[in-house]
Amino acid sequence: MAPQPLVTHIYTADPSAHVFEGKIYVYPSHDRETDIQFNDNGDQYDMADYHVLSLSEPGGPVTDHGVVLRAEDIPWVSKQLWAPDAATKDGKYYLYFPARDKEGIFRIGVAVGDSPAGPFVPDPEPIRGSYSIDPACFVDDDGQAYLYFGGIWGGQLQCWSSSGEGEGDKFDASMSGPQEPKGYDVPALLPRAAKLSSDMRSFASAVTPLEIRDEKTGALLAADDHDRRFFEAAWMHRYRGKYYFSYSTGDTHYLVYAVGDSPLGPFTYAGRILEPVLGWTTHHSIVEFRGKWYLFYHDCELSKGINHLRSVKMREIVYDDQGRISLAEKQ
Ligand code: FUB
Repeated sequence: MAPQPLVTHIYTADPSAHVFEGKIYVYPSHDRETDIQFNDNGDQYDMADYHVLSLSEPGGPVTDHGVVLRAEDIPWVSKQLWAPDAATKDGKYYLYFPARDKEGIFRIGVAVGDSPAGPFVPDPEPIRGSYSIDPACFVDDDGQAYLYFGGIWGGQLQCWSSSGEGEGDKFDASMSGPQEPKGYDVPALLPRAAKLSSDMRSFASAVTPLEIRDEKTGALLAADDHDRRFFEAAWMHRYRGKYYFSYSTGDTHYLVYAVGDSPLGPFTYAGRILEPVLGWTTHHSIVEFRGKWYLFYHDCELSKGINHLRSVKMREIVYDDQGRISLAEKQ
């Protein structure tokens, strides 16, 4: 049977899945109906709160833990609660989320709770030095946490200089909208990452670009290489000592991945994980649960193709002996 939505009573997207306290917890965006016209700036993705989902076993019942954070309760936010992620440390749970601030600039905030199921209390300001969208938190085996982020066009990454100096960077409003570098001899814009402090609520390092290089030439992926260049939806996981950085190619609608030896790269492009789904966006996470690996993703089949009304699904993935990812044939 084809994968089914985890829940059908609400629309959900951008799933970040983690195993906390022996269960799979999923932190999705909560899509809602809007009459905002579809545009390349993503204005129609006008989400106002977050829910948390959990399941004890793949294919089993899914619990919706209800609203865990609302835009109106976050002092710095004006609108658009986009793709979140979560992490835990020392018994606390941290929800990372992007939203537009009162000037309309996307920043990344953090909210803290005592349970993976929320609720979460937001910090009054966004993370200092953060910008753009789609935070993904990865905690390495040595306990160091990293925040990956960035998304071009509606996610505004193209509005920030590529110096990667975070707080010192300048927002260039004239680059808003569907713009990005062009050419096969020009490097694509790069996703960003920073180490998180031990408090999990601030950056402990400068924001740095993550290099994604071609396997044969070693060159950075080119701006015009839309089948492979980074667009949004960063995710990091580790498999057999290697770091897997996966992401969406945006306007070509693939989920792809690159592999490296360090959480901050460089990474070598390694292939596709998922072909285009119904709907413009594609966004995912990858998690291990009881020895099997799962891809969480979304599509618009439940809404019959309405781009901003998406539903989260999951599928098993497998690795070959070279560590290459493919979808498990039997789902
Ligand atoms: O859900 C809003 C945006 O759509 C996300 O932040 C992107 O990754 C895309 O899925």
